[in-house]
Amino acid sequence: MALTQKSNSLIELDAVIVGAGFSGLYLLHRMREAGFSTRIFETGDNVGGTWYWNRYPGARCDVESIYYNYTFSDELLKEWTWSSKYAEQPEILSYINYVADKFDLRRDIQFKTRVDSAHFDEEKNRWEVHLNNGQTVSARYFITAVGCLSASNVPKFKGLESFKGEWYHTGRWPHEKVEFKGKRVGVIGTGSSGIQSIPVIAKEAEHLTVFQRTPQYSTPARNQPNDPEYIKQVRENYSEIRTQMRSSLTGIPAVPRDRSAFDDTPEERRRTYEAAWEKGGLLTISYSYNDLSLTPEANETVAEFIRSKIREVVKDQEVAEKLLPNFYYGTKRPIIDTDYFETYNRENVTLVDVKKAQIEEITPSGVRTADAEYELDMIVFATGFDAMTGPLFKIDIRGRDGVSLKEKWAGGAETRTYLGIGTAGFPNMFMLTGPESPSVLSNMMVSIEQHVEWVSDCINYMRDNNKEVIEVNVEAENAWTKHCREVAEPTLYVKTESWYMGANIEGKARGFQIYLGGVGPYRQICDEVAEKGYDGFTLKASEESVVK
Ligand code: N01
Repeated sequence: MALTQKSNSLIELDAVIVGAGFSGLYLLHRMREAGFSTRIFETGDNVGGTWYWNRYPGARCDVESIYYNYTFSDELLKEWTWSSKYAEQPEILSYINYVADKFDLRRDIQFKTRVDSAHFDEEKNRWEVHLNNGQTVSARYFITAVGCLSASNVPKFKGLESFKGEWYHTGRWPHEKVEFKGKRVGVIGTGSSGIQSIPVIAKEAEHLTVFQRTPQYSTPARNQPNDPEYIKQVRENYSEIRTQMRSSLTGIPAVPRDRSAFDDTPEERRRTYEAAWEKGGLLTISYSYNDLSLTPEANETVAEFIRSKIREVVKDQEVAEKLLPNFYYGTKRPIIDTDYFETYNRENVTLVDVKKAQIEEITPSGVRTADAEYELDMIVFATGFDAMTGPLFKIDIRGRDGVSLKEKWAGGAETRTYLGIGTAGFPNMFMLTGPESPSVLSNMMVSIEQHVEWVSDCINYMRDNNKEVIEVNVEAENAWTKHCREVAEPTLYVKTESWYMGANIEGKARGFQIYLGGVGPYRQICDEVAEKGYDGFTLKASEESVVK
């Protein structure tokens, strides 16, 4: 189907995709292969999504790169070789650019273009999409590929505008090299972004002050160059690896040990955790036992082990005490690092506990907390994102009766979706890795490919069956939202104030917005829905779909 441009300002398409990250790019490829006129609108001036924006020093993936790539093309799998176990941001961005060129995607991407609004026209059964350059697009399908962590959060600190030095947010890092040499740098925030960037900045800056509100559990990544023999084996076995990834819980082919923490003696447990610490990696320690995310007592065994390692690594015990986390391990995103705790042994690093004495204001020359003033030349905000709903709410999305997504979901707590893919009252709209899908609690690449394939198959089905409108049924949505909450409720996740719960954003209502059932079971559910002719959705043919 061809793209048509009716006038200077109206473009007609089969589908609009918002965002040129991993999910948007693959969907564009699938849609074009199936013959649908499709265009991506992307705010940035190039492809990459999260890997385009998060260029901060030390940024790298925490899922092994051999699993953190597209798997849909065997040719692509053979062509690309990751240099190390956990690739750094520039290498991941090169990969995404390589994919965009290989599949000739750029000709259907409009860069430097923000989607301001998307309104469903009930008479035409089409989405009217308004862009920040004044263009209007009419499309049958509106698909968000905006990522879960793309709305960066700079807390509203009093006085920020008065600061005379430089300041940056890790999620909106400049393209030019940021010079730390000879500067007094402050990093606010010790989540994944802070913990990845702090050791790198400390090596360059004259002095680094870390403003920590909540100490974090972090374990060594043990990154290393990839051995060519290992890569050869991975290539030879990728078909099996892909099957394992897709049927697993997290999208990584690893299985938690079928053993309670209390099936072992304290000495055996210690040996298990020590071995995991030495081996490194994301799931190594958390998969040591099967009840670590379920019972406080089991969780405390791993939490205390990590605290003991922090006391061991950090020489100054006063500093070590400040770094000891005390929430349930794993209920905030577990972090893997390179020399994070070791960094506090450096002479040029100071740790400030801003839970004890909070940040009161940013002054022209630095940061003032309740009990001291810190002179700084640069502030790095590693303060995270308005996750999951934040990127969607940045667009004025309106479905039937002009109701906005924001109104429907009332500030985040009432997020209601069916499968995390669609939401009632918003026909022909699909969300890739939306709230209530496994998304951020899985290897995103596995979740992205599954969503893209499901959505593009669905759109093919619509065309093959002469259907014009697909819409989530309210009953199916209620049942899915209930199911999501029931799966999360018995876990320790819901007991911690985290961004998973919306707790990091002032005024955002609390609610666990990720499907915890695992990517394998989730895929099975989605496949069954499709096999039953899109059970839980109402599909209407052109003549039936005139509304009211
Ligand atoms: O953000 P975060 P992030 N005053 O929200 C602190 C993914 N990711 O960008 O915990 C003082 O985790 C806040 O303190 P607290 C990954 O999924 C992956 O680091 O709210 N401090 C916290 O310490 C990750 O989970 C990789 O008390 C304030 C920090 O800022 C997600 O992105 C790399 C504050 C924010 O931590 C987000 O990570 C990077 C305030 N007013 C990110 N407000 C990989 O490795 C916030 N903080 C692939």
